[in-house]
Amino acid sequence: MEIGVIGKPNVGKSTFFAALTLVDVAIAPYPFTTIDPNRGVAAIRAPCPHRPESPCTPGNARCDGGVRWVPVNLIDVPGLVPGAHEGRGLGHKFLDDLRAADGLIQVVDLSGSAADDGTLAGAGSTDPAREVEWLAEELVAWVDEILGRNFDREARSVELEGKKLEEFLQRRLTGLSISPSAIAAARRSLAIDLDHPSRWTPEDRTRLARELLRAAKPRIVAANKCDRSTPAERDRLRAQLEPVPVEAMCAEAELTLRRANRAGLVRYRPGAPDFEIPDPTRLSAPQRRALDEIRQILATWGGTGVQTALETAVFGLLHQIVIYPVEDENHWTDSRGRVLPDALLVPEGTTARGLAYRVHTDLGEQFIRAIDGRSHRALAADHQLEPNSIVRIVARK
Ligand SMILES: Nc1nc2c(ncn2[C@@H]2O[C@H](COP(=O)(O)OP(=O)(O)OP(=O)(O)O)[C@@H](O)[C@H]2O)c(=O)[nH]1
Ligand SMILES: [Mg+2]
Repeated sequence: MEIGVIGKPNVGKSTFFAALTLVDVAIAPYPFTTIDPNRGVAAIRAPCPHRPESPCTPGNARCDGGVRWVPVNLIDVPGLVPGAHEGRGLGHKFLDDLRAADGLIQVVDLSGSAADDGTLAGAGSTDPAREVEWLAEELVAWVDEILGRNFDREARSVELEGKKLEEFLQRRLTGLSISPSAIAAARRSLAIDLDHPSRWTPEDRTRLARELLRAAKPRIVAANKCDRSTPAERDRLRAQLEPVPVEAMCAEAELTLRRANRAGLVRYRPGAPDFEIPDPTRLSAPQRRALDEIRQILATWGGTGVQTALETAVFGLLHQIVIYPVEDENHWTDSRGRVLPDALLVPEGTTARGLAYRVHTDLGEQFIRAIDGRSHRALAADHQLEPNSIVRIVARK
C-alpha cells in the first residue's frame, strides 16, 4: 500500500510526512523546500486479536497495547503550482514518482494563508477549495501528457494490428495501476469511440485521462494548519468539496508530539486526544509553553487529526481491511511458532483465494481451502474475508 502526499507549495506536506514517518526532511516557511520526493513508512492502527495468554510476536507490524501498527508507504513530493504542466514552478515531472501510489492525500492550508505559488499572505487570503480544483486539473494534464507521448504512431498500430484498447492503455500508463474496471467505467461514461484512438480529439484524450485518474488515484483532502482556523471553516470546506472526504489537521503539533515522545519528554500515542508529561522539570519554559498551546489545539479538535487523515485514506477511501494469515489455526502461529506474525492490508472483498495469492503465488495456485482461526470453519475459495480475520490457507503440497 502506497500513498502520495500532494498539494501546492508551503502547505505542510513535508511536515505531515515527517510526523507520520519520523524521517528527517526539510521543512521551511517558503515554497519549493522539497525538491526531490521523500519516501518513508507510516502506519495505520488495527485492533490486534492476540489473546492475553499468548501475546503476539509481530514481524511486520508492531503491537502496542493491543493495537497493531500496520505499515503504509508514503511519498512526499514537491509543491505543484497552477501551470505546472507548462513548466511553472518545479513542473510536474516528479509526479511520475506517484505512478504506483494507490491513493493521494492532498494537503491544503485550511487557514488560507498560502497563495497559489506558496508565498505566505494573511490568513483567509486564499480559498482552499479552489486549489483542490486546479490541482486536480494539473493531475489530469500529467496523465494526459503520458497518454499523449508518441500517441499517433502507437494509436495507428493498435488499430492496424487489431490490439485491444485495454492493452494499449495499460502499456501507455505502465505502473499507473489502471484496472480493467476503470477502463470499463470510462467506456460507459464517455461517448468516445475508445477502440479507435487515432480518431480521438485532444479533448477526448483529456476526458479519458480525467476518468482514468478518478479511478486510479482517489483522493482525500487533509486541511492543515487548523491551529490557525476554526471547525466552522472546516465544515465549510467539507460542504464545498463534498463528496471528497476532508479531515482537519495540525501536522506541526503532531510532529512536535512524536518527536517529544521519542525523546521521552511526553507520553503520546499518535491519534490520541491528549498526552502526558512524565517529568515537567525536564522541560524548558518555551517547551512547556509550546506543549500548552498544543494541548489547546487537541482540546479544540479532539486530536491533531494527522493519524485520522491517513486512516481515512486507507480505510474510508481505499477500502482496505487488515487480515492475519497464520499457518496453524489453533495457535495462530507461523511455521516458526510466532504468534500472529503478519498483519496484511488487503482490499475489502478480498476472497480466501485472493489472500492466498497475496501471500504467495504458489499458495494461490495450489489453494484447497482456508480455515477461519476463530470459528475453525472451512472457507471456500470465493469466501469474502471479514476485517481482522485470522486465516489459515490449506494448499496442495
Ligand atoms: N501553523 C502551522 N504551520 C504549519 C503546520 N504544518 C506545517 N506548518 C509550517 O508550514 C511551513 C511549510 O511546511 P512544509 O512542510 O515545508 O510545507 P510543504 O508543503 O512541504 O512545502 P514545499 O516542500 O515547499 O512544497 C513550515 O514553516 C511549517 O512549519 C501546522 O499544522 N500549523
Ligand atoms: Mg515539502
